[in-house]
Amino acid sequence: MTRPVRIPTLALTLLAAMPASLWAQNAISELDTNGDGAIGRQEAVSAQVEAFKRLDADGDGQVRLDELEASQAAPDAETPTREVERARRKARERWLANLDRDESGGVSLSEYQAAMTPYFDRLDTDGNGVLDGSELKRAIGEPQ
Ligand SMILES: [Ca+2]
Ligand SMILES: [Ca+2]
Ligand SMILES: [Ca+2]
Repeated sequence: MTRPVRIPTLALTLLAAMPASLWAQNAISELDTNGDGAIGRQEAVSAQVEAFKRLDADGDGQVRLDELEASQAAPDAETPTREVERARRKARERWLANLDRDESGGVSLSEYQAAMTPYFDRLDTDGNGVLDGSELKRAIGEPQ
């Protein structure tokens, strides 16, 4: 049985696609050393691994809900309202449920990559196998 991984549309990235936008952000900061903003597929895979390691705070190879929660906590952020907090929790649970294909309660690196690889294709809107600056900025919701 294969369960399709639902990737939220970019219009709905606000909360649900947090890890994907986090990934894109990491991809830019980690890989764009020459400042041209372009990231190839192999580089994207490395960025995914780095992003995953960052999410997997205790290093047990599984990203669990509490680790996701910690990754979302911004030190300087205002205390979120209860509604925002609830929406975030739902988004985290949905993210985990979508990615956790073997229902282990955590997302492994291979589960994470299985979800992120189609995301790469989606971000690569011109299909040239490279994410350029404007494609990445679109992914993290910045004006181009
Ligand atoms: Ca972990
Ligand atoms: Ca799992
Ligand atoms: Ca491209």
